[in-house]
Amino acid sequence: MPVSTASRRSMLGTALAAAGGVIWLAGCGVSRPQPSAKPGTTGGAAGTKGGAGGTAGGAVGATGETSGTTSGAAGTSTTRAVSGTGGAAPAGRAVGVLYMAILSGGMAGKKGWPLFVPADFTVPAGSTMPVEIRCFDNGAAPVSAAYTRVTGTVGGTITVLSQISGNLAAASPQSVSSLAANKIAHTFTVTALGLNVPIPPLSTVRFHFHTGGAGSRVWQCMAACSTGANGTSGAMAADGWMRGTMLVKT
Ligand SMILES: [Cu+2]
Repeated sequence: MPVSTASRRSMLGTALAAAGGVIWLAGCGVSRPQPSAKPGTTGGAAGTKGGAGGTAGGAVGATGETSGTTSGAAGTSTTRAVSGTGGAAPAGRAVGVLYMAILSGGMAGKKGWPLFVPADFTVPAGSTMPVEIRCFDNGAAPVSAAYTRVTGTVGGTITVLSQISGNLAAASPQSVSSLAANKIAHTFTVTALGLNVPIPPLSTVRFHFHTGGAGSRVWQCMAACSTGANGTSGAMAADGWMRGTMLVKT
């Protein structure tokens, strides 16, 4: 069951307020490559489905600083050109950072239905994309062995931080290439790219991946994290919740 962009934002705001007024937000906007962009500059285009306006700022930069706050439905896009989000900064053009959050079903207002925000987003083709995902969901979910491993990221690893708020710079980052099967809440998996990122509960993960050529690619969570006898119904079977569309644009 799709949830409107506006109500997602409001849910996220509510969830974050409940989490202690954390300053943060997932921007679904990803800036186009900007050859002259410098770290700290704001970049561009945002807005996925639902259209009007971009998403809120409040991004956490590579240096761990936080800024901005979530804003309402008419939020402005703040996408920074940042390098070195996780692991070694890859060479090449500077691009924005793809920020995502994972809310528990309780936070999303639908019991048993955890939620990725944003679920549908756009990234630039032919780019090495930095990604940061904060998992506010506190429970592990069953995952088959294949999806406990990190695949398709730059270096074959992800950086895991044990914090989801506050001073992330204080959380000692760990570079990992797999996680224990009982320590995974969700995965961010793009089968077409061979990309699989297991995500622990209550953690932040950072990584880079190559976006490849233009096209539309489905991402999906492969952890049985929702409702039904095997946890694969509900949010797992609904577009805009535990699966969505990554549009890769030139
Ligand atoms: Cu999931």
